[in-house]
Amino acid sequence: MSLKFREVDEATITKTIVNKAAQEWVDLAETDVVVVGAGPSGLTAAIYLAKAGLKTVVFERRLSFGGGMGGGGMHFHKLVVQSPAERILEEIKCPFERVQDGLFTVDTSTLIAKLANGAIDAGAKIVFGVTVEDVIFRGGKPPKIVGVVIQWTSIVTSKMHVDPLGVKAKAVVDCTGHDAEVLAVALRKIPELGLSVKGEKAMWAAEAEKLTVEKTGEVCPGLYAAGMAVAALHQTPRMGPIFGGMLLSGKKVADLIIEKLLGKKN
Ligand code: 48F
Repeated sequence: MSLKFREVDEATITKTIVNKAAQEWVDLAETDVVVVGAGPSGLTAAIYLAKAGLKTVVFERRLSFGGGMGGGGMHFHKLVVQSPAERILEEIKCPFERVQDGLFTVDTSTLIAKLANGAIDAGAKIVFGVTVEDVIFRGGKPPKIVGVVIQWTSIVTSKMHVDPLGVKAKAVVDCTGHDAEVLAVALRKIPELGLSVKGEKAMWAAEAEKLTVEKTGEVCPGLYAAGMAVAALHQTPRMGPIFGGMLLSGKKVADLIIEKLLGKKN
């Protein structure tokens, strides 16, 4: 194979990046669904939303996918998934190992890669380095969430005073994990909603998994919760490194939004 590289001018590199990114941002400014957070619940939600044909954007504040998956259980590189969530692993072609009846284990890096790949292949757009810092709302009884306010994470961490931008969406999903950041800001700034994020309870894995999925859903018009954000909102227990509930919660929120926006059951 010849190693003769095509010569590329620096200005061409810059123009390509800025042009293509700007074109996409114009398109992203109005979307069907904004998923906040590229952890297990957010990526799973994005897979099913995009597969159903909804224009789906995932904003992730870090420069990588995975959220809490990468850390495994206290840095051991395995996660546990229980039935019936192995069906999702099968759908995304994620290799896993059976440990006992209905109990499976998967490598952290494998699950991250397969979920992210699944979301991208389904057509979701995942944008790194963007923090959702607020919501856009419209008054009414109850008020309706119609989008998110975004800022570069680097600006947030540097604490520079730079005004953010708004992205309109028909549905916003808080998949930000233990702090339920989008719900926390929305419920604090729109007191008419009469809710608050109280934080999760101490650990009880089995109960936590069941309640997280049961309580996944729409919190107020236009704003949904999935994953650990559900536990933070409803003050239900944490579960530690078992991930069936996160995957099933992501799928459930996608199914609810698909039904609401497209009027069809998945
Ligand atoms: O924390 P995270 O993995 O949330 P999850 O999908 O899953 C929880 C599990 O990982 C684990 C557990 C259950 O097994 O206890 O902790 O509920 O992923 C949340 C993602 O959201 C990003 C954050 O960087 C992470 O990747 N994130 C958080 N706040 C924001 C955000 C924000 N304001 N804007 C954008 N991204």
